[in-house]
Amino acid sequence: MLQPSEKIWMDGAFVNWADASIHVLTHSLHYGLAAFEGIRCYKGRQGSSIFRLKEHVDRLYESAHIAMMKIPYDNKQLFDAIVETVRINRLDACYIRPLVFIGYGAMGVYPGDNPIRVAIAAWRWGSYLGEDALAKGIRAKVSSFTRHHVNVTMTRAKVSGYYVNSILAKQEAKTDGYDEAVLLDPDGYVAEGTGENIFLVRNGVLKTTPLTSILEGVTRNSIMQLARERNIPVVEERFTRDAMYVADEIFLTGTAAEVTPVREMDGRRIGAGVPGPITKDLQKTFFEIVRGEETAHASWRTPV
Ligand code: PPE
Repeated sequence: MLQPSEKIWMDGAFVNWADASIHVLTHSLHYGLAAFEGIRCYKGRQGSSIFRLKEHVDRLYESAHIAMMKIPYDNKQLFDAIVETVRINRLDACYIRPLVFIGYGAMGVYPGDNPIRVAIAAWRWGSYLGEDALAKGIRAKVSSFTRHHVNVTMTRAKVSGYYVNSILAKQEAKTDGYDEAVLLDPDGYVAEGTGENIFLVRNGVLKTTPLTSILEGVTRNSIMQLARERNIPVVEERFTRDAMYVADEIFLTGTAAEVTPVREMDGRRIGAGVPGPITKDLQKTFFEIVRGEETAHASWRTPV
């Protein structure tokens, strides 16, 4: 169950958590066109900070732009509103969810002049895939559902409706007893998880899927940078499901999932069946950086 906090920013002002409601004929609720972000704020030794807030706000504007929704606030206003949402709720560590949606007005697919509305909520959210996921790794399966074709949905945008595909894949994986699903693209190559990008390690090389049918993850970008700084070669290249089966290590990245090792894929043990050395090293570095325990990448942290 979600842990409520006190206030939600809605259309320029804070309202009580319980009062942040909308009309049932809100356009986005029916047709799924809305843009959102998932951002984490971490507690560190020098106080709390929001991880890569600029990149998340920029992606929110890009998503809205792709979806032809004009956000009635500028980038700085939403950036500040997000920081204020964390502050006003006195949260030292939280998950932040900004949502840009098409409001009440005309019904029918064409949104016309319906208002573009914005909400920002923040609440405490622990590990995404369960207690042991980060330490021991998860069991994943390739989904029977296919990830987006580039001309069906444009995955550079983080659009609510796209997540129908993720929900179907996730429900299937959970029903079958797995923790997470990995989806293939329409050509049969590995794309990403339901809410995570995917990496594999083989012979010391880190590989991730190119930006065709996946979301351009902020965590993905951070991990690629951290790997390069450690002289780990990084390639963005399509790979097949059997490349996963023979990988030395696999892990998933996302704001919610952070850096989650995968210990089993489609019933096949990955590597030694425990998180591998490169995964563990990158995960450790990632957590040190988000919590500000490492001075490196200070520009990635916005103090609250
Ligand atoms: N792919 C997808 C499909 C995705 O939803 C996410 C984030 C990522 C990759 C990783 O992106 P980034 O967070 O920028 O590293 N998924 C968000 C929503 C998860 C949810 O269940 O809600 C998230 O992690 O916040």
